[in-house]
Amino acid sequence: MNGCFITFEGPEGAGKSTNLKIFAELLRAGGCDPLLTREPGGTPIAEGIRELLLAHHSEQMDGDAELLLVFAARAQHLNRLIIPALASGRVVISDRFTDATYAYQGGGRGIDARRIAQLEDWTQGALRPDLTLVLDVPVELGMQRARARSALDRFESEQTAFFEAVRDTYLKRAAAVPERYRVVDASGDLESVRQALEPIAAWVLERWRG
Ligand code: Z5A
Repeated sequence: MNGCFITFEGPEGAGKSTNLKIFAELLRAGGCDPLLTREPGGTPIAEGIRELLLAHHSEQMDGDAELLLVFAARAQHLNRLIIPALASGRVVISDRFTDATYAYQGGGRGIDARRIAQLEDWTQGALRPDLTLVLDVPVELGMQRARARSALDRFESEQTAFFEAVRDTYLKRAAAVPERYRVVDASGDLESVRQALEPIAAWVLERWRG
């Protein structure tokens, strides 16, 4: 593969989507044209699975069903969009990827990480992001931002302990493999986050130019 695969992660209201766009602008200013995508979603079929995952339902969604739906969407997204784009040399930036599964289904729902790892290997083979930015924000601040923005989806309606576990999982994963992750303090204003993103974008551009 010639491209570069970057993922944005973080708990609720960390500002992933907002800062992913800012990061993409920094890359464009350096002459790179990244493909922006998201999970769950990124292709029509995977976006259909996303709707099912985020909607409130009259019955409780089983944890294994949720996990398998996440990976079904990921298989479609990877094989139809991400892998072809990377093979053609593009920089791909995804708003969430498999770290979110470890954080939400693993940390949040309590599914054994070994089970997630099996599905990860099956769906992705050896493919892992080249770089993962974890936008970190205290849970209460993130929830305040999410509440102020729009009605809460099925995940956003969880309790504080769930989101503490999500955040904790992200930070532990980042600490375990520091060469792949950059933890960005996202609790300040957007300008301070942008300043933290600039050297990371410069690193990506350097790599992209070869
Ligand atoms: N999920 C899962 O369970 N397992 C998986 O494997 C995957 C996902 C891949 C949908 O994801 C859900 O799917 C997600 C986990 C689950 N759970 N939830 N909820 P999503 O990424 O689409 O959903 P999200 O986390 O809610 O993302 P979001 O809506 O895009 O939020 P965000 O990216 O963190 O934040 P934002 O939209 O950029 O910012 C939120 C608000 O805060 C907005 O009004 C901003 O203007 C404001 N903001 C952002 N940054 C700042 C700063 N620095 N200062 C002030 N205000 C700010």
